[in-house]
Amino acid sequence: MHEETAIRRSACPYDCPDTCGLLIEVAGDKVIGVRGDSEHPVTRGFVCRKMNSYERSINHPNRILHPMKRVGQKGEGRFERIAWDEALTTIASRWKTIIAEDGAEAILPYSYSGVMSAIGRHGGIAFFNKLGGSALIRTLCSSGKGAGWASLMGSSVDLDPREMALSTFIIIWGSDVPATRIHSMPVIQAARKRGVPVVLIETYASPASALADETLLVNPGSDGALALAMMQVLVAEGLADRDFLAAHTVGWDQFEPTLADYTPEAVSELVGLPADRIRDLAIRYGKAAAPVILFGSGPSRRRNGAMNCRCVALLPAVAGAWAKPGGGTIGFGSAPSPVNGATITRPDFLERPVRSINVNCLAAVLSNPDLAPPIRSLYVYGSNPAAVVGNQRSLLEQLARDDLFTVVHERFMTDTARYADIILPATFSVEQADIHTCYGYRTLMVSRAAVPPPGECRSNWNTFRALAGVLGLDDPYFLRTEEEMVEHVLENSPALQTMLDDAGWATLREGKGVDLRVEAPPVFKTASGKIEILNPSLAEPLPRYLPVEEDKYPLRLVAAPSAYTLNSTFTEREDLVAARGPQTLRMSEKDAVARGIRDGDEIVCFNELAEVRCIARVGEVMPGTVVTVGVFSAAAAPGGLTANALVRERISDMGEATTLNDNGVEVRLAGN
Ligand SMILES: Nc1nc2c(c(=O)[nH]1)N[C@H]1C(S)=C(S)[C@@H](COP(=O)(O)OP(=O)(O)OC[C@H]3O[C@@H](n4cnc5c(=O)[nH]c(N)nc54)[C@H](O)[C@@H]3O)O[C@H]1N2
Ligand SMILES: Nc1nc2c(c(=O)[nH]1)N[C@H]1C(S)=C(S)[C@@H](COP(=O)(O)OP(=O)(O)OC[C@H]3O[C@@H](n4cnc5c(=O)[nH]c(N)nc54)[C@H](O)[C@@H]3O)O[C@H]1N2
Ligand code: SF4
Ligand SMILES: [Mo]
Repeated sequence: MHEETAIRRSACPYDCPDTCGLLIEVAGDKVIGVRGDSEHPVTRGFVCRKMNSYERSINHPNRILHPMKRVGQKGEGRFERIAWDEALTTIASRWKTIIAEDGAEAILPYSYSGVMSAIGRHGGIAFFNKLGGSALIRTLCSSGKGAGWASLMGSSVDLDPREMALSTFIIIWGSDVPATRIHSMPVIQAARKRGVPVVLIETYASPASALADETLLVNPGSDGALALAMMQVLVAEGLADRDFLAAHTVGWDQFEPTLADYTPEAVSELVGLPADRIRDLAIRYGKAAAPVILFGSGPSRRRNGAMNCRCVALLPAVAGAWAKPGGGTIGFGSAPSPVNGATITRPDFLERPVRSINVNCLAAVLSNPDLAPPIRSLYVYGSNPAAVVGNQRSLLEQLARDDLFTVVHERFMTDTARYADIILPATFSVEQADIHTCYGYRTLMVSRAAVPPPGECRSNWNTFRALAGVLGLDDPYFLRTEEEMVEHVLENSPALQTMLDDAGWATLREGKGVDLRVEAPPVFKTASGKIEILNPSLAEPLPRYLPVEEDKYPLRLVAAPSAYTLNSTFTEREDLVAARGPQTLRMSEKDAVARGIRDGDEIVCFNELAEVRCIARVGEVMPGTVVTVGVFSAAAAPGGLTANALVRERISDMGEATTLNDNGVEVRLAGN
């Protein structure tokens, strides 16, 4: 007998700039196929390899379908099924004791970007505001880039990647486009066919080099110096657009003389490029009618990351690129959210200010004996800290503590879930309703559940409603169903009224993706209405190269994304993990030879924090730099640790961001 099949619309909920529209093929209550929505303005009928087999994740036999309590040691992964009632009453009674003894700030919610839809990602903040738990500063990704951009451009929005159709010179700067922004690929390929030069600026020959005519390898962390040298050349060669600078910027007169320090010759060694290549790049960029820089987040994850981003983001102003259609930047300035965030996060629920804890410093916070009150309970949802944050060895030790009561709301037995006292089963996006904003384009979608949740899985929203019930948080806010919550947010988001017309609303209601109307450059959203080269409100009023203290280890470790996984998501998929291969460390021939290492050798990468075992891959990498591609499961890694064990818990110069790509290491052959 054939069950009837139906196609339902949904949205990709993952942390990807493309936020695709999906067509979900359903038989009965089961998802049997997923493909890209051809009517979605960005997706245009194709999705990445991770999602075109999404049904394998949704129907995975290892999915967690019921609440569970730990029966083995922390980290061992032995659990036993319990009822939701038992899970909820256990959590409530443990938390009530903790609150009575130490106050609610002893409870830390930990969440990041496992699910990016508005209510799934942010609804928990309202719950913890009501409870009075510690707040989390969520800066594990690109807030350094955001701060660098904002220091110069305020809340300006940069180009939509589709606008590269009009660009005449493309620089891909620290972004692995084929892995992380596949819908920009056809636009770049079409530009190249038109004869538009494409240059990649990277630390290794990433898959994006296949999109470029030329790959320039640079020393990680030197991008600011490279950008400043390019500006010096623009001035020296008479390519600075003085009319644009006079009309649209403040502070050029103070800034221009400082460029004399940054000739290509002066920065060549720091950047790792010959001076004539820097000069040539600057001249070609400056002479192009509409040059664009597509900028990733990798370069921002460092101690001088925000400042480096500020310098790169200034280039189009000096070249006058913003005045030309197709000229400017992509990847710096997301459109303002059309959704009224406060209707979801409810800052008014907070009775008194609570302390904020940086997401990047979990191990340090858990092991700090002076923290008052100490963190006695962790509630993890939409994140897998044991796999994704720094100082992993210490973090795993802390998570193993018996006096830390850990609840993990998850879909799979992740590295973090293995350390839980209680695991709660989470839904997939196709089993819930939500609103999907997009940070890489200006699109919006609303999705409804395409299938019911399997087993006893509950969405984040429904889990927080249940927790509110058992803890006696009786605000009517927690009584809304997921669908009612979606309506409530749409109705109370005034910006949407200006961003959507009637036809747009109708399209949104059908579950299709819509393009929002957004004001973009040459409208600059700063206090002065101009690009603020001089920003006296900052400790560093002018852009400059910000040197950082030398590392005592000789190699610089960079973490790059993998096309087969998305952070630690999809590591449940044996097919994708097998295609990706084991944890490797890419290094240059020069560094390999100096250490007697050959391609394929087992090696140990180490610094003062840990030793991590991996396989050497010798190839086109900037000498002095080593690159790890993709997030790996610690539980499955030889030695039980991944590259994140080598990442220190430092934060960036502005934006309180991760410094994932700014860690010194050394490498030796395993067994030596
Ligand atoms: N398939 C897939 N898609 C993803 C993700 C994934 O893991 N897999 N992750 C998602 C997330 S959360 C994000 S934030 C985005 C990230 O998307 P991207 O911005 O494309 O990727 P990044 O991780 O920031 O790293 C991009 C590149 O920066 C380079 N890099 C690192 N440091 C420097 C530096 O100092 N200078 C220069 N010039 N280059 C440097 C690295 O070598 C790396 O190749 O992608 C999202 N999409
Ligand atoms: N070495 C290295 N480390 C990195 C990176 C890297 O490239 N290399 N990337 C960094 C970046 S850019 C980022 S943004 C962070 C991301 O770090 P995280 O935000 O922790 O993202 P993921 O690793 O994808 O883990 C998300 C978890 O959320 C779960 N999940 C998904 N949907 C739901 C849901 O609806 N409800 C609940 N409760 N859970 C859900 C998934 O099963 C998954 O285990 O990692 C950072 N760490
Ligand atoms: S991960 Fe990105 S490219 Fe893949 S389906 Fe989701 S939004 Fe689209
Ligand atoms: Mo990210």
